[in-house]
Amino acid sequence: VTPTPVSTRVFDGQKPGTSGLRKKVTEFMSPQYMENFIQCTLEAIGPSLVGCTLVVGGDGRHGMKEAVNNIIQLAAANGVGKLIVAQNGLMSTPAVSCVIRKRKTHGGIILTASHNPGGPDGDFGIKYNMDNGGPAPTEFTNRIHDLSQKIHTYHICSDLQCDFSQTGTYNYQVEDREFVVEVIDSFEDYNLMMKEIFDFESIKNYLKGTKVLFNALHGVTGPYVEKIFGEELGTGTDSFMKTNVLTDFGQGHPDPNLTYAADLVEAMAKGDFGFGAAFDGDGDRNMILGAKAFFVTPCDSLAVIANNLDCIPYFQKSPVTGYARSMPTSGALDRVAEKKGHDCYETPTGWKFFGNLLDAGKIQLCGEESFGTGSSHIREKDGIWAALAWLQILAARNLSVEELLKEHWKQYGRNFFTRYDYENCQAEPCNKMMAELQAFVDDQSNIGKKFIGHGATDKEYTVSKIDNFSYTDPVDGSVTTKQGIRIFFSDGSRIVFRLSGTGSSGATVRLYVDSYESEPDNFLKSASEMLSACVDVALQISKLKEYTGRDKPTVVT
Ligand code: VG1
Ligand code: CO
Repeated sequence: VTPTPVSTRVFDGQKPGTSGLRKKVTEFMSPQYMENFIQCTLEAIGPSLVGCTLVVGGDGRHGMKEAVNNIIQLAAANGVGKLIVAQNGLMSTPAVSCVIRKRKTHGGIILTASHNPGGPDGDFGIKYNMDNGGPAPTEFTNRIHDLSQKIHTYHICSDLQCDFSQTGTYNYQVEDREFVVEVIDSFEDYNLMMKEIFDFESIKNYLKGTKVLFNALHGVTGPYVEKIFGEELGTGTDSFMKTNVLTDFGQGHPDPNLTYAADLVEAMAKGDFGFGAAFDGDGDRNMILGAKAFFVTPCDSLAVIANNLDCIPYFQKSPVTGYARSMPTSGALDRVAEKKGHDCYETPTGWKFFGNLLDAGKIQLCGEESFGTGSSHIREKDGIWAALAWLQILAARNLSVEELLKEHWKQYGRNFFTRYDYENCQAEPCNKMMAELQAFVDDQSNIGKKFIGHGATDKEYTVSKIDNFSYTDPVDGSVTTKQGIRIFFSDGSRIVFRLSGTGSSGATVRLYVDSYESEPDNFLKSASEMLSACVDVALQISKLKEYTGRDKPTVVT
């Protein structure tokens, strides 16, 4: 096959956000758009691109197969030595991370827009991961963006046709070089890794006595759920919801939360199942429910797993020294860290910030409030892993999900947490609102100001600290600023505002509110009740309703 240079023009906005580049399919699939971005991603790798090996896999969404094909043709023309491609292109984000690490490749390209909707009217996305298996750091994604602003030519072997529906090794001669595509089973490496981390026998025994339900939301985890929970752990088909992969996720929103996985909540509410979990489009997020749809907030899930890590064989073998959570995530984890004498790091939103801490051995467990939980086994958050971790802990502790949570709160007190998402608002007023909030936190005379929050009960809040979160990476010293407006109150509650970096159009405002309760009488109250007055203060300070024109959030967690 022969590489051909093709002249192209610059497309604006090819700037990866929190997790890769995500755009409407219509934009991503417009002529040369995708080719440009892939070319720039390859060039960003630098001289080591020539002869290197990369992994390619995606979440099954509309456009993915065309993208895999493009990557094969562009990689061949740009001197890549070998591509390890998932069969049919299908591989979860955590599984790609696993394969990059296990096969010691130079990196990988993941075709996903994660929890964003798919189909012709939905989103598409491309993300690059480094040789540690984790998302590329900002310095790398900036390089892609810079290249995309200057590109005039891409190189492609359009006559190279590779059928990646069959596993096997395919060799091509590209001028005087050899180019190899190895199509691999999408599950094998990941499945083996899970078996090494967990004690499958004890989970299997536990599942004999407890009915479980998994909802893959028609995303990539469907076949993983069927293989791991079905074939390996012996659950029946009555344990599976939406495990068939659909390119448009059945027109749904493949985001495992109470709104978009409402069907799981409904099924769990009937009370037949003792444990339920849902996963997002690319398989890195998880939502955990107990019997009667008892909801475990991701912040609590992280803290409970931290508190019970010694139930999991992987952590029995290697000592735990620290944890990390993203800044908006509640401080429930910090309390476990303190008790256990471990370090606890607070990072900006996005998994890429955990990479250095994990690589340096400073942490073994990390998570985000956005339904992301993971560990040092790979460099992505991992939905199936989280469900297995829960089952392993439940099996060892012999408690129900609800009992385990109640026990946890009794020991540590309860961090109440809620997140309001205002999706797809107009960008300009949201930017204005954020600018005004910036002015509020810049003015230190606001400290001491009092606000009356109207809610389930009215409550007065006194501002005690204000800032815009910035992070200095303790490993490489890099500084990341403006990661969220934070307003702290004297009673220990906190509100955080930030704009989403994963949307494809308009602006999505995220408001995070949390507080801490040590009074046992309040442990069983709902988060919406406990936090309503504080949410009201957040709305007063931000004038969010005026700016967004929204009366209610799109999603409440
Ligand atoms: C969101 C979440 C963040 C998560 C990111 C990627 O980012 O808040 O915690 O890491 O999505 O998750 P943002 O910038 O929209 O708030 V995934 O499953 O989409 O890779
Ligand atoms: Co995801």
